[in-house]
Amino acid sequence: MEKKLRELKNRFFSELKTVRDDDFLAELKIKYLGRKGELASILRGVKDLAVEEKPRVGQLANEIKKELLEVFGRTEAIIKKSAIRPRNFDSSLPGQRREIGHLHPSTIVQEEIEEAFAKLGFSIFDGPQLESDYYNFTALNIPEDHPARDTQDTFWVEGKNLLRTHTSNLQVRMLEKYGAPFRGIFPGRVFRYESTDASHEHTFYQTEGLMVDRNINIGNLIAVMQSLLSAVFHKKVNVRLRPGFFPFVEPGFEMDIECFICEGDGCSVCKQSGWVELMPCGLVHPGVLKAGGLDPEEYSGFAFGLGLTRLVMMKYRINDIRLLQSGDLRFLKQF
Ligand code: FA5
Repeated sequence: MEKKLRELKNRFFSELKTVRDDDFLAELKIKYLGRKGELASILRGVKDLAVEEKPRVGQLANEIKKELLEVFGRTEAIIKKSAIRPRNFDSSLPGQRREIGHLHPSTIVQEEIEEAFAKLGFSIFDGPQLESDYYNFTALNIPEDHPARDTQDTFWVEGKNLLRTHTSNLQVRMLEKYGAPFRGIFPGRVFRYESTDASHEHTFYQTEGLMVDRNINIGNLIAVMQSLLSAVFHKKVNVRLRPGFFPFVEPGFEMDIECFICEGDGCSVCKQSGWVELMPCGLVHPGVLKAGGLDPEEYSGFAFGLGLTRLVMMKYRINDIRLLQSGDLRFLKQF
């Protein structure tokens, strides 16, 4: 019986060397130390031994059992720390490539714009997307029955609240909070209750710019717009300025950019005109300065509302605005 016990111990140790995972270790434990395992079956024979042999064999069996249990404990701990490789690990197989995330094209362009404006001394501000009728319309010289409200189809929410239709909602908020002189841009998401096509989304991004100080004029506005475009395109781009009406600027302009998709020939993005509306702008209306708590006799300013999503389309020659929010990785991975 002593021989059997020693053999069992040797077999156990040589099998233990082949253990590669905890499933196999558990099988081994049942095989050797389980209630119906090999050690238990040897021990059942102890009662048939001669009286003088019983203590010696019993003691040996107990020592072996203790040793095996200790070794199991240690091996289990090592496997848990995954110091042992899985049994079927093949170190010659190529590894799995990890997907690396990257910035959305709108974020890339927004960051370029922020950097360019920071260099011109503009601060960057954020503000509410769920807005009151007052800041989105009334404070901007657009009273309740003004037809200009119809040009920005609105998602209304309970009370007199709405999803902001433009980043201009921050103009009066900023003037109230910071007063003059003020120099800031407000990039952000805006919403319009309109049907979509190649150049219109219901949810898109704008970047508002506002500068208020003494003696601000159209020359300042044009200089700032030029630096913005060269920061984004790194080359000369064709733009045109035409009169535009917005109740919160006077005079108001529309700045269009020559369509990058068709290079001015006409396509679905520019509605066959060769030009894309990019950046309405103008000098801040005295009524808006007053709503912001400033004296229009003392201060003047300019504001613009850059269509950031359209700018992204031009920069990367994206011919359908809906791709930008499609979540299609085949599209997004190109940037
Ligand atoms: C405005 O939103 C004014 N708040 C802009 C402004 C600011 C004027 C400050 C004067 C002073 P408009 O509705 O035209 O204006 O939108 C501005 C720009 O947003 C457009 O030129 C266009 O580039 C972009 N835009 C407008 N509607 C959409 C749309 N549905 N999808 C994508 N881009 C749009």
